[in-house]
Amino acid sequence: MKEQIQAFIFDLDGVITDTAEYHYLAWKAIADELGIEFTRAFNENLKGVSRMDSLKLLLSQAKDRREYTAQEMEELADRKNKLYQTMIEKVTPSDILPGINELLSEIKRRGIKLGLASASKNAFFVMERLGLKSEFGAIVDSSKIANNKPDPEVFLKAAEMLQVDPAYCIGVEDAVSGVQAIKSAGMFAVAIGDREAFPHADLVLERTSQLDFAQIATAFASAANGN
Ligand code: B16
Ligand code: MG
Repeated sequence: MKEQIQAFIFDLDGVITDTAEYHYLAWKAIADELGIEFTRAFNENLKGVSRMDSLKLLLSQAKDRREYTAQEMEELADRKNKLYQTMIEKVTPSDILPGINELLSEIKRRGIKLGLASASKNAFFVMERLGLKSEFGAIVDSSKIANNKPDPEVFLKAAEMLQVDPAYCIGVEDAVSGVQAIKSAGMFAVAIGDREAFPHADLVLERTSQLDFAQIATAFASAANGN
């Protein structure tokens, strides 16, 4: 039954590499400039969320709730992106999170396909810096889709490009909106983070170093058999 898995589709930020931290630092710089309180706890809500929607969430934390024009919003989002881009220029293969290279090797050894489903428009650049771009049969970022996570489109598009039925795909995510997207796509969801945060995931692991092909395959087979 374990052979049934036909593809793994990974989220990027917070799963393959810790660029989630750079997103946080860049937004924090914008928030500090605007005098808005922005905590790491609140930042969890921004994971997997598009740039503009992230900005709206950040501004919702302001005490004065002043209105920003569309142009001001564009400028703020653009400034955050430039800060973020400066940070990701320093990304190297050593920034791949623990356990990921081992899992990728096992997936490839078994002839299982690999896809990426990211909400980030910087995904191609980051994958290139990590030296992983050519390893993935499909890389889908938000420029290729109409609806962001929690909509399943980004995961479905990756499965379509890999020519795999979603029912035989494993999605790996660190964001609540991402796990929702995987489940709505009809895939098996592996979440990275706190168990309480992911009641709908099929398997929750605290950190990427705990990713283990055999464990995922067993959990997938058992879910497929309705156990
Ligand atoms: P960008 P993922 C998401 O990437 C991040 O989790 C989220 O924090 C970010 O706002 C979003 O990408 C957009 O990124 O501003 O680079 O287009 O986790 O889906 O790989
Ligand atoms: Mg993520």
